[in-house]
Amino acid sequence: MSQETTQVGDNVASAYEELKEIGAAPLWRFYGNLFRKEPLSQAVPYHWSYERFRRSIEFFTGVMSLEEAERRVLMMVNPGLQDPPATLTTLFAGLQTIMPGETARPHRHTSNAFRFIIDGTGATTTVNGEVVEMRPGDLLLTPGWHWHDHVHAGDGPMYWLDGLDYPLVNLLEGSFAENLDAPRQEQTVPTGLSSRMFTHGRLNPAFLTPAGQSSPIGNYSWEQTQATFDAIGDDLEGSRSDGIILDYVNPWTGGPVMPTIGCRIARLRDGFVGQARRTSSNMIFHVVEGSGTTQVGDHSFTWQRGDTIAVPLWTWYRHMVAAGSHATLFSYTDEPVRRSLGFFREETREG
Ligand code: GTQ
Repeated sequence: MSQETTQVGDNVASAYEELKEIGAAPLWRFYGNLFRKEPLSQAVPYHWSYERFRRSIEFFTGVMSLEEAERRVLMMVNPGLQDPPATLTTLFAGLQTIMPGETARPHRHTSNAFRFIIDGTGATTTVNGEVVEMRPGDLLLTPGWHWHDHVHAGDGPMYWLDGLDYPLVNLLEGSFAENLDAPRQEQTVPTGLSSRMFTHGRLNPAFLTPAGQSSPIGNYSWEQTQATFDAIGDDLEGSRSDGIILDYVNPWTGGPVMPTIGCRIARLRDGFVGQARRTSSNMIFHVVEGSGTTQVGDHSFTWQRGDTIAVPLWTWYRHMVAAGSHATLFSYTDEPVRRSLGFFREETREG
């Protein structure tokens, strides 16, 4: 290299150094990563076994009080998202348990949350003064900034899936949280009132004023979910990728139940082989009934009741149901966020 070229090289190197001093960076060295051709998640496809989680959480139930834990939850941690721990980049899944006589004290946070009940009966959640009962298959909402505490006055342990958007809230640095200085909330609303007021789904109480962006319904009961599947029957094919898939809707808007989380439930017939699909949204599947296999990217997960599967955005997934009986999959997604921001996309493919 000539003396001159070396001189130019040194000048360029020191110019790059100087950029740091003035708080600058050359866009041309970052462009490809900042404006990717398509999304790539840091999360990986993963499967969590309910049986294994139950065994572990039962151990902790024996050695740690709920007062100590605040909430007795085992987090479903994606190997690609360990610090801070999350299930997908925007979503969290956890297994929570509460024992007879226990109370998980009231608090509220900006994160939106739901619970999908897996096993047990007799516990209740109080959400802004309304006592909401929990039964297997029920979907309970605790939208952002709603007070919530959990009380178990029944028999036997309760287990449920917790779904939250705290990974998204924290990416946005939007967390506020506070505890109520009481062991539990006062009941100010009749038990289960919100679900009863919206029983029909197409008759909204006109004497109420919609407040906030979330559904006013405390519990979308399994009883009604099952009645809907029964009414639709077994003859329809439904979606080629997701079978008879239903949206839980906010009756005020017809849209998703909460601004950051959309919830669905799908009945897949005995022997179902789905069409591969991918979307620009993160998705978490939870097995309500039945068994089968889901291919997610290069992985193949064989699942049974209570298991949970993470499908990172823009990753192909394909469900297959074991012969012998149908399967029911609950799922949740950050799709509402992406739709409202204008970058939701989806694709399907044969085979
Ligand atoms: O039950 O209130 O899994 O606040 C994470 C945070 C459950 C809850 C979680 C929470 C809760």
